[in-house]
Amino acid sequence: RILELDLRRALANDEFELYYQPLVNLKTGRITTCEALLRWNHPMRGTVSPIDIIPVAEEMGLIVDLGRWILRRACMECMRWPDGVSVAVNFSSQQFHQRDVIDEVHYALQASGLPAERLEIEITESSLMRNTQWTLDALQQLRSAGVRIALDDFGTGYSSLSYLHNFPLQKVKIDRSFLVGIETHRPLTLLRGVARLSAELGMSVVVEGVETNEQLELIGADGTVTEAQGYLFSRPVPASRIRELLTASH
Ligand code: G
Ligand code: G
Ligand code: MN
Ligand code: NA
Repeated sequence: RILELDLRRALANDEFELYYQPLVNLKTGRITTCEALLRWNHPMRGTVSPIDIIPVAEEMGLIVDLGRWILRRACMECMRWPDGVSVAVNFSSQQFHQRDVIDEVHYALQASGLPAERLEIEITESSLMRNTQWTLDALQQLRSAGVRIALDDFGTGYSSLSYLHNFPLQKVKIDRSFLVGIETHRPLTLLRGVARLSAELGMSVVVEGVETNEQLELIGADGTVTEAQGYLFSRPVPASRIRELLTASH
């Protein structure tokens, strides 16, 4: 079990690292955005997954400090990428529902010099389930600032289609579970329906977890899906490697 002390020490000792996974525009084939994914290089355990880190950090109240580190690091690294490329940062529900969340975002942009248009914040449906007026205000403020909001893992959890039109969201990331089996037995009906609805509501549509060319062809066939992400293009890679990929693609 990870302890609070471990996390604090790790933050102080610079043991956290951000990996990046690209999102590719289906029309141009170019990388539009890279999603930051937390890794912990633990001196004894090796690489620790964010699935094990984030919940402990939340429980321990360290999510504010850790979230701040992630956001600032991601903005700083994005500054080293070609101009058109954005960075996507995951916010847990607890992180998003901080009183100071807007200030944190402004500060990270200011400190790094990154234009707001190059920052995308990924929230999940669980962030939209509570404090509706507060949530709406926060999303609107972020939008006014120029930051984009993506709804991550859409279609898992307690999905509600009403989220898509009740909140100002610019992007929907359709969960990779929608892709499982589409080459053989699963009809594309559900994925296409969600994609079309999102597109008609003015959002860009991302399909996550694309692993095969066959899946790519199927999701791209009707032109609704804007971007794709998945092992077919790249696994999450360290910052130095993502810079190489970006240089090659731009
Ligand atoms: O990269 P990986 O597949 O191990 O990520 C597992 C889960 O952890 C994903 O759901 C991802 O969204 C989440 N995650 C990765 N990095 C971060 C982060 O920096 N902050 C938060 N809140 N979640 C993250
Ligand atoms: O919840 P979120 O979408 O942020 O999770 C991102 C995680 O999904 C990454 O940590 C990555 O390891 C995983 N992932 C990304 N692409 C693929 C893929 O093509 N296949 C599978 N199985 N997992 C993926
Ligand atoms: Mn994500
Ligand atoms: Na996801």
